Amino acid sequence: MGLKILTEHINTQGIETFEVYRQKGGYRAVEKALKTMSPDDVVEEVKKSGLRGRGGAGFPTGMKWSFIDKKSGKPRYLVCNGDESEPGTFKDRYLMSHSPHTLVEGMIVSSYALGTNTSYIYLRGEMLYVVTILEKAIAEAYAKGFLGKNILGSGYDLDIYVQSGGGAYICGEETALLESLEGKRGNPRNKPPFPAIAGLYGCPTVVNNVESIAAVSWIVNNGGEEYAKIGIGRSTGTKLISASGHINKPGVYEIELGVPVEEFIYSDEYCGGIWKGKKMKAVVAGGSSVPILPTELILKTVNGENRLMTYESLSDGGFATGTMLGSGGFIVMDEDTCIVRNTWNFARFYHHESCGQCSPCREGTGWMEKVLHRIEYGHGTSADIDLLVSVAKKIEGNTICPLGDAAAWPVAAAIRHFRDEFEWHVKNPSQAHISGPIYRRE
Ligand code: L3W
Ligand code: SF4
Repeated sequence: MGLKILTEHINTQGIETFEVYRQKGGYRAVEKALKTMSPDDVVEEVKKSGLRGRGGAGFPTGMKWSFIDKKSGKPRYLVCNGDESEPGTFKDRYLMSHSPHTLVEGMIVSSYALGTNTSYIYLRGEMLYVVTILEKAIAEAYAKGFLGKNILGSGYDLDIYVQSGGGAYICGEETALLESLEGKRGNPRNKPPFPAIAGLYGCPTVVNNVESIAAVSWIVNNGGEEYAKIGIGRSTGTKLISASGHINKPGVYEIELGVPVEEFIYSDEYCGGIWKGKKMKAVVAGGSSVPILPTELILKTVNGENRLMTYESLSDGGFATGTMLGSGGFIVMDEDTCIVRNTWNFARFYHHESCGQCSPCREGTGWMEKVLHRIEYGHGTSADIDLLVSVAKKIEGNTICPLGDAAAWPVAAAIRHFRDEFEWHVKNPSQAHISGPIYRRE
């Protein structure tokens, strides 16, 4: 079994309570940071750790923290992005609902490092049960003196609020989230300025994913250098992977970055292989926003090397032959999965979730959905396949926020790697919609 940093005690009875969490060593990081370290010391350890943002972009957390404007004279904010709406991603709710104090402790230490006195946890609207769990944990932390005024006699004050969104995917984009938190419609803002300079209410703000913040306690307890020893190269530490689809053991797995993809899919420690004795056809490795890869490319890079669960290895070869680790939403598809239907399903999602601010995304996601629908239902033409590629290209890089790219990449990648399947749909219109069980590549 690999090292568990975030989930070591997640199955312990009562770990959601302050008492049990404390018995297991919880809140030691708060004591250590507030009593023996300056805020800058904590930032330094996070920089040394090499921790990268676990929400999808993989941006170095310590670097993001060092961008925060500490001289503006304005209040600063830490906002935890718990919106988790990426299809195939369900790790944050798992962590928050089973071990809420892991996040609360990380929030306190991270807020101390950034010098914020008010911090927020923003959750997607559908996760109301998690709001209740977190608010209970926060109330316990106040009662035990780990939140509120003069925490542990250190002179440091912190309040944490939980805010629930309305259920829009776009509110996971950090600036849309900030708009929503301010009580407005969740429309993404143009960047720059980045939130580190002008975020919540125009003040310097750090927005971090749940998992990133939760990892900070371990880094404070054990040191950034120890964290950096875990993993491979610039992919340090552990990562929660949400594994779903046609596998024997779907669930959330904490892996040390660097596990070979093949081991992750086939070993009993993780996914346990493909269900019903079938073969694997494709994998979406980082949530629905990243390019899909066929079996031969998800297991090996074009150079024949084993593909690893790291930021670098998964993206090896760029989008021609690679993909992204993203948020770690690992969706496995068996040989009977219809790639056209799946691509249409993703396209439908992005069209529905587009906020509509920019034309390439608003119009392009609609067109991609329509064209994919007609191919899937046997009304497509060969020209439609090229039309999809052209629409995807026109969206990519031409929008305010990454939702446009996230809608375009899966469509472009599905055609790049499975063009034969799209053509088969066009040539066999009467069977197109039931192509899953009929169409197999070999
Ligand atoms: C200050 C600079 N700050 C960058 C900050 C920036 C942000 C972070 C990363 O999209 C991706 C997206 C989804 N000064 C800065 C700076 N920053 N330069 O660094 O920024 P960026 O623009 O690379 O990415 P992003 O806008 O945060 C996130 C992908 O993640 N995704 C995930 C989606 C959904 C979930 C979920 O449901 N949990 O994560 C999946 O792949 O497509 O590409 O904080 O401010 N010069
Ligand atoms: Fe809105 Fe799409 Fe533009 Fe993002 S890319 S701002 S979701 S229209």
